[in-house]
Amino acid sequence: MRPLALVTVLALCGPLSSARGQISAPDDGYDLWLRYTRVADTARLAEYRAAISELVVTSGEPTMQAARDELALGLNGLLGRPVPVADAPTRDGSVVVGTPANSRTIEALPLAAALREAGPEGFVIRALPVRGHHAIVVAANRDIGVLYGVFHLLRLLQTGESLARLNVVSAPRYSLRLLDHWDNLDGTVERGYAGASLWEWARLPDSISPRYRDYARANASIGINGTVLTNVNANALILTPAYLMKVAAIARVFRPYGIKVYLTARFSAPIEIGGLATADPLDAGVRAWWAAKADEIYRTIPDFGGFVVKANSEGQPGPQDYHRSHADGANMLADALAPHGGIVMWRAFVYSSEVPTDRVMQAVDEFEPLDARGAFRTNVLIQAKNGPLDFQPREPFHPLFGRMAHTPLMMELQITKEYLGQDTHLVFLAPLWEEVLRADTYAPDPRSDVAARIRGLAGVANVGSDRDWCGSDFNQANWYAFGRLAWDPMLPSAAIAESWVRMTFSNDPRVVRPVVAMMLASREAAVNYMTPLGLAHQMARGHHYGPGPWVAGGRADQTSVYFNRADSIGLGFDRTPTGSNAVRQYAAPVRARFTSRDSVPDNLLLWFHHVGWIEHLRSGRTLWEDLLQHYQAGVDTVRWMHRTWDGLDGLVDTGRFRRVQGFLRIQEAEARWWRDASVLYWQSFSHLPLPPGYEASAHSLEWYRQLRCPPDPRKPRCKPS
Ligand code: GCW
Repeated sequence: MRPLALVTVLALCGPLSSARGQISAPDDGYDLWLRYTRVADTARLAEYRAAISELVVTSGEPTMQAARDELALGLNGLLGRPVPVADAPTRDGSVVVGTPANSRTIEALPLAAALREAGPEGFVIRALPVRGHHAIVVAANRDIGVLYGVFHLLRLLQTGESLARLNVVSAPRYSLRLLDHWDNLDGTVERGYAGASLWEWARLPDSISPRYRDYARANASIGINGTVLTNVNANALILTPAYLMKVAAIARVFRPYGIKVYLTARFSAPIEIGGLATADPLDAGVRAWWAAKADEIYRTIPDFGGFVVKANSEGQPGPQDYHRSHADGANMLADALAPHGGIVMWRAFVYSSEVPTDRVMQAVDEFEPLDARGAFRTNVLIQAKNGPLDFQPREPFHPLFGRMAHTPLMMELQITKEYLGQDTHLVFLAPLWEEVLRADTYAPDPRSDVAARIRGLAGVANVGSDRDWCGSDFNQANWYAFGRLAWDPMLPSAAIAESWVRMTFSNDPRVVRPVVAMMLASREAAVNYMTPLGLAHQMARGHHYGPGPWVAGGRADQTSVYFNRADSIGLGFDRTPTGSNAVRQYAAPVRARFTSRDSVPDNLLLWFHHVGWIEHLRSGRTLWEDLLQHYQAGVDTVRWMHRTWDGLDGLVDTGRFRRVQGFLRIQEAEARWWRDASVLYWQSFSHLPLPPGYEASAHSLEWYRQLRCPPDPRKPRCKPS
């Protein structure tokens, strides 16, 4: 982030004006949502200046220092004047921050009940008299709670909230709020679209990039408390002494911000770096090797969080290589970590070497019997993706969330948009996550939503070394949304979008309203132009960027045709009892709802049913007509987003305005590409005409099929049409 002095100078100088009276200096996006520019609304500014005149922080512990620095930085910027730090409240307008243990002032306040409610990581913010002066108190049981409270208070100011009657008690719903980096030791990032890895392994541990602290600060501002540094397609070298020293250096930077470090454990590490002949989890030598490795890790990183493991999936080694179960593998690592308080997050994204009848059923088939036997140690969590397939624009919730009675579960979300337009498409993911968090598993009873069935959230990070961190200005909103939902999974998408827009762009209603509307429409738009009505996995092979509904050949359950089942009769994967019967993995009421054509939601229709091209849907239209309408709606929404953004010229700084505008141009062309390529392909089965007035495709099906993109400079992502 900018050094304090520079922010203060900028804030004191006031914003640069454009024709429309708003900031126009180009902005490179580095500051994310943590921009503390002077409050533009003069009445609010006066209110804030009257309410805040000094800071009282009495502890010099690193987390408290971080809280004090953040408050000083934020308040100086937002109020446009320096706010002095004092040892005790001396006048009206003190912001007193601390814990009962590190602040006598806070210890003396009547906050015991509120602090109990706040728990170990939460906080209390209150306006109340302190020693006869008006004050604002940010109190918590632990230092990290104070830091979270400070970010919350700053957010209130950034978003223009009134400070009158301030009374907040907030505690995170989950204790595990993690970012998973799919970062490789060579600096590449699997499914990363924001440049190289942030972690400069070759330079660590001696050279510490300033971005590590800025990254930690951004995470703490939204409550994220853990980082898995390495790819689940793991490299055993990360567990060698030289790399552990590097990890320890990163952990030192993260520690004041409440962020624990985790690593991915390659199951075959005992062979690859330990010189053993086997990695069999029941072998005494292997178990001793992992126990010693855990001891070594904790000697180097005393607050190490634990391991994430991808085993027996997509070619990764695992316990099944030795005819052992997932529980045998997970428990061995859990036993090694248990003496140190570490956990194992064992992924349920398993992918057997044989092609199954229906790939989406494998996780329940493998993990439910183990859970039923209570086979997992108490420090093992099973980590399932939100849906049973693979981070698609829309999937039903993963049936595993309703099937594990004993073993704690984590949900993995993908913040990086592998299947949703990657860097360029504007797709706000909070509505997708909200949909799954609120889905009712009916297990064991109604009102057992997915949010209630899990112990934590892990998000596959979209962060890289690009100056703007995420590869696009709007991808930052997905990082932000993930953190906010991991803290409070019931937060509505609209509220998340609004606070992000206010913090990131402006509190001007001419900006807030249209941009929030764009964000909230964007996910359904992507579903519509990519995979409407419950279609899934229709992306081109490998890079997963553009359309590829024709992809066939190779391993069947990695192809589009496996999932779309298009034929002369119709479209869609029959997962009812007449087909793969994957519906059996859901609790009875959910199963019944998905099985019947009368009750299956339209937006999951083709996920569960093979539907005839001219069959009528509940809309009264045929499948063919409805399909066309959805593709067109996707394109139309993107066009509307593009026009809406064009209307913000002069209300947003030129740098971000132009970048977003350029990307929306790409998105609009590519929404048409998706629509045209898909419709032409389906038409080769349905042989049905396009209705009069339907926008004709620019090219032939063959033209779309031979596009190789990206990266092919001779054939850009979408040819002009
Ligand atoms: O979605 C798929 C991705 C792989 C990824 C895998 C997984 C890390 O295409 O790149 O591997 O999921 O989640 O393990």
